[in-house]
Amino acid sequence: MFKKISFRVVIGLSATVLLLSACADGNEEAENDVSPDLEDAIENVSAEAAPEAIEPHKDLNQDPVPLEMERDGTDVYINMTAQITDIEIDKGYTYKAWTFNGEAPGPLVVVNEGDTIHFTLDNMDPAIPHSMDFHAVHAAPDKGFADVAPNEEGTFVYDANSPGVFMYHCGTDPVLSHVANGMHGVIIVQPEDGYPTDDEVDQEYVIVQNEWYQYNDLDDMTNNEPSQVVFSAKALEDGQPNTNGTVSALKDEPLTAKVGDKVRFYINNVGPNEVSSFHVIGTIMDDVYLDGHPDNHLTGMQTVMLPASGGAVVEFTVKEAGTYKFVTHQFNHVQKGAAGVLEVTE
Ligand SMILES: [Cu+2]
Repeated sequence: MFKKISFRVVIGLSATVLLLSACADGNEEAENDVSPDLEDAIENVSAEAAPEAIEPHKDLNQDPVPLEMERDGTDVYINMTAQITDIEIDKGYTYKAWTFNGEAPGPLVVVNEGDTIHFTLDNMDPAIPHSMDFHAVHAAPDKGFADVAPNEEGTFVYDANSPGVFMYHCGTDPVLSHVANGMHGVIIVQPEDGYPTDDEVDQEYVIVQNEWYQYNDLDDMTNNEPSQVVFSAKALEDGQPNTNGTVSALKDEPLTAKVGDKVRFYINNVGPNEVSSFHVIGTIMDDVYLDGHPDNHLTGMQTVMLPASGGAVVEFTVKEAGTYKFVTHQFNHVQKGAAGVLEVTE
């Protein structure tokens, strides 16, 4: 059950108005009687004039602050930041992302079933309130996921009683802006009794899918197709790849396995808008736990459907050396970046 220790709620109206006004200015006074051609031209001009960073973010590029996590028995103390950090999401294209801890997706959080999470959000954004919505917990959203004002801290306490691979995200209005600008990530709650296939697994990776849209353009995020659809890897332990969601992250630096390995992916599609049809080319997923719950055990799957926010644990054995791509089987999204590589060697 959610218990509040302390938090300072600020509705942040002024910042929200500031954000929305950035999208609304200009071209409001287009004449009613212009020719269709001119109307098109006006529309194209406004489409090209995508919103820029809001004024307080313009020169801001905050160094990533590492996630802090300390355990005392079953009490886990987690400190995260909301911060504005530049991320190169495609070669030569840098996005001034709204992030948790300077990463997008944010840092991986792993706790155990039965833990109590003491979560503190340090909002380093000077202009906009942010918040945390953990899908892994039960909480009254207006209290447990309340906004934390700019330059303030909020602490919240939750019990993690259900195992799985869950999304987390900023829940501040408009949620689409906060999530599409980069405020999303994954929390794994490890099942108390493990998964029935734990002993068979040789390699484990965490893979996240997300989309990007035109920078801070709520209209584009609302009405259009994503510009990029990408995968990232989040480190389960030191030495594992830990990347942002960029177009080539998991192609330039493939994940690795040996012939005969049973590979487990913890996967989540943080969206915000699209579903993922997760597929590993050249294998069949022998064991799948939908949303990462051990009771949701499926076998022999070619493709696993991940709704926006949905997760899974998927396991497959690589029987031959080679280059195995994993994709969303919606191939228009592969064209936009949604592919990664598992390199299997003898
Ligand atoms: Cu936010």
